[in-house]
This record gives sequence, structure tokens and C-alpha cells, in this order.
Amino acid sequence: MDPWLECMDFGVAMTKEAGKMIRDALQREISVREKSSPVDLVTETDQKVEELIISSIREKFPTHSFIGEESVAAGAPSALTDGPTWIIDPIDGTTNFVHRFPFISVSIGFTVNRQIEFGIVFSCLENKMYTARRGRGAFCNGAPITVSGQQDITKSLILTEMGFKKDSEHFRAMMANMESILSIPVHGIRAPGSAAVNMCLVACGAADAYYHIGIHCWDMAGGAAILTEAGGVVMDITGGPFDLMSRRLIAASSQGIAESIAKKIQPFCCGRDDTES
Ligand code: LIP
Repeated sequence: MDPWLECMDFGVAMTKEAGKMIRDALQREISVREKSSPVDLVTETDQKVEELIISSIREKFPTHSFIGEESVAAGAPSALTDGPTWIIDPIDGTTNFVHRFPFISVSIGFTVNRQIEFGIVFSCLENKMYTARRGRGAFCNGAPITVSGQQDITKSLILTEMGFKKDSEHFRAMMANMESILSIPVHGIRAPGSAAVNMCLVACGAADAYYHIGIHCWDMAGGAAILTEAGGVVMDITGGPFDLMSRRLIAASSQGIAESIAKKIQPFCCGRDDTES
């Protein structure tokens, strides 16, 4: 008997609804606001989608907790507890959404005792529904997916994301990390613009690794479940254990590739989602 299967099925249904809202919104004018910086964007659709997902799940599972990107932006706490917790990014790839760049996803991770039990990532313009339940494999539109299994970093395609950093030391570290990876050498670096999609691309073998310093638990939770169930590895950028609240990760198709990246990149401070320093 799978205690969380009902939750997962409900999450998939809500994610489909959310994807439809996002696709409909792309047909209309998009009004954009800035959050913490000129490149941290939010739209009415991010907020409406999150409201829809959280209110529907709360009605069905009233004792569960939530960490949602837009709720946290509005002041809700983002501490992870042992209870069943839905970690939600209503639009992962808001900048892509604003520009109608086609990697836009809805991401849900579900934790119990701080362990991720399932992940759902709906890349809604590609119409790809990625799902994974702990110990039961990863799927795209119902078909099993696996990582490339690539062990040789010099034959790998790496994903990361780059954005404006107010602190020039952080900006230089981000650029230096890219230079360090490119000069291994690797086949290339790509930046699709949605962390959750990036992890799914590694999960299905279209890329060999993804690393990022400065993202959030709602960007990582769904994709981390999918990647690990597809045979991949998530670790901290220092090579230690993955920490969902640490705002950083390496997600790779093999332990070897993850370790090679950990050796090459320099960490820089980005805080924590649970506000511990
Ligand atoms: C975004 C990520 C994107 C990353 C940004 C941001 P949002 O999530 O998925 O890949 O570069 O730092 O976290 O804000 O669109 O949900």
C-alpha cells in the first residue's frame, strides 16, 4: 500500500490544471513586476497558479504544510518540518514565461520527515509531464526515463543558469565557475532557464549535469526526485550530501561527473531557504 499515491495523483491533476492556466495566459498580455531585483520577476499568473494549487490541495489535505515561491515572497515561512509538505513553484522559468521562451514548468516536490517522497514537473509548453515516486522510477508522460549514465566529463553537456548578481564578487565567481567547467573541456554549457526542466533534461539523458548556486527549494524539490529516480545523483556543490534548503546543488547523470564538477567550482555565499545562516 502506497500512502502517498493519492497525494501524487491529486498533484498531477492540479499540475495539469496549472499548465492550462499558464498556456492560456500566454495568449494574453503579460504584466510583470520586479521582486528582489530587476531580474527577479513575478507576474499575476505566478500568483494565481500558486493560489489555485495551494487552495485545492489544502481543501483535500487540510493538515498538510506548504512552501510556495509566491507565498514566501509575500512573507510566509519557508522552514521545512517533518510533516507532509508540498513545495511548489507555480511557474519555474518566470523570465522564460515573460519572454515566451518555451521552457516553462510547474514544479511540485512532496516531503515527509524532510525526505522527498515524490516529484512532479510539468513542462507545459512541451507538454511533458515528468513524475517520480521514491523507489518506483521516473517517467515522462508515463514512459520510464533514465539518465545518460555518462562517466566522462569531457564528453558531457552541462546545464547551468546565469543571472545578474548585485554583488560583484559573486558575479565574478559565477563567471569563473563557467570558465573553469568549459576549460575542462566539456562539450558545452546550456542555460534553458527553468531549474526544474534542467533536472528533467538530465533525468532523461538530454544533458549530463546541472549545477547552480542561488536557487531555492521550490526550484529543486520536484526535479531532484525525478533525477534520482532516473538513476542520477544530487549533491552539494562542495561534494557533500544534497541539502534541499541550501540554495545550491549539482545534479548529474553519474557520481563521477558530479564529483568532477564539485572539484571545479568555487562556492559563494547565497544564504539558506530556512533562514539559518
Ligand atoms: C528560476 C529558475 C531559473 C534560475 C532563477 C530562478 P523562477 O525560478 O528556475 O532557472 O536561473 O534563479 O530561480 O523564479 O522562475 O521560479
